[in-house]
Amino acid sequence: MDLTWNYNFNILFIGDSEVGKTSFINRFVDEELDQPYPACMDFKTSGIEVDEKVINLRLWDASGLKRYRQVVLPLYRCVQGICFIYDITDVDSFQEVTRLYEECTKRLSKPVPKILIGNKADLESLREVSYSEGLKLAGSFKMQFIETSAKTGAGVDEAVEMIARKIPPRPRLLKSFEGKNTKKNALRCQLM
Ligand SMILES: Nc1nc2c(ncn2[C@@H]2O[C@H](COP(=O)(O)OP(=O)(O)OP(=O)(O)O)[C@@H](O)[C@H]2O)c(=O)[nH]1
Ligand SMILES: [Mg+2]
Repeated sequence: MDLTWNYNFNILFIGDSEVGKTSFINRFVDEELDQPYPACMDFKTSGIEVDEKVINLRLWDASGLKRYRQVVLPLYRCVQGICFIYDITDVDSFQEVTRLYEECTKRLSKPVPKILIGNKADLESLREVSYSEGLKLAGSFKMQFIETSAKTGAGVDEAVEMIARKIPPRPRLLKSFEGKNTKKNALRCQLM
């Protein structure tokens, strides 16, 4: 691996409450569907190999509960990729994607790669949002789209690889922070 490039990516998962963000991350990192517990913000780390490069991922899990909406706002400035998630059996969660997209567009200091994930694809008989509606919304925001099931694991690895592939590696910055022990630099180093 070329050590002049930084392959540590922070990826934020946002979406309405109960769409399966925590379950999705648990499935990807631990390969199981632990019963999720409520937390306003959490992350898990994992590595994947893409095109012979090992990419270290920090997967940020933001609660979709309205009372925690403010907690995620500072993260918009620090992440390299965003996954918007909705539940294919819940049309309200699909509509929430547009609100979150607009909020995040206002807050981002620069554009970052984003994808749209329709989760709970195993619950076909309860489907309220068609595949083509998901695809159309993603297209209108110029994002890639995938349906997944955190329950069965279908599409989960593919979704993470999809977003990881879209994030360009950054030049390593740690050297330039040496000797500059400011609060701002400490935060930036933590998120690298
Ligand atoms: N059938 C099915 N159930 C799922 C799937 N993903 C999550 N669930 C279930 O949906 C419920 C909510 O999942 P969570 O992972 O807690 O959802 P969340 O988006 O993290 O919710 P908040 O933390 O409140 O924002 C749990 O009971 C999960 O077991 C899935 O793909 N299929
Ligand atoms: Mg959760």
